[in-house]
Amino acid sequence: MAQVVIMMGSASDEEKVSPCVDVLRSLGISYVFTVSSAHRTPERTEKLVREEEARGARVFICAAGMAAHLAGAVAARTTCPVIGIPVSGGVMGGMDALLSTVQMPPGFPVATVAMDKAGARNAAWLAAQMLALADPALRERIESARARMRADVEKAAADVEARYRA
Ligand code: RP5
Repeated sequence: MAQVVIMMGSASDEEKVSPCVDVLRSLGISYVFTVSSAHRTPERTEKLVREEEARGARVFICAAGMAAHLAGAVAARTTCPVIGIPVSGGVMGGMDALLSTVQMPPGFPVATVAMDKAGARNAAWLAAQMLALADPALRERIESARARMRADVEKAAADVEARYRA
């Protein structure tokens, strides 16, 4: 059973989306990572949503570029939260994908994160925080990860201050 389903519109999106998997792994969250297109494989997309939801998936993460309708197509088929990652590569530096992902009609939200790798990471963190609402152990793992991030900043600050001391 996968708690999170990550779909991307094309295998060509992999490099920009795979950091999402790294974060989920680091937090011990089960996932499925696959390819499905809103336009090229609409039936596959629909089947994936239906089957993974029946198996126990709780959050869907969808990444796509250009006319990025994958997250919207999934949101139309589930009441689980859907997180969208716009992928750059189309016109206007990815603004096409960003607007295609975020501009959903009321009633069918897609929680849209930043483009590419940064967004992929935050999609995983957001999915983790959603799951943590009903999972105190996961909430503790998220808090520990944040403590490590704080420690990294303190360490970086000390290092910069030492190297640039007046
Ligand atoms: C989108 O079209 C995909 O998500 C990808 O970002 C873009 C181009 O796909 P390919 O032609 O590289 O398969 O649907």
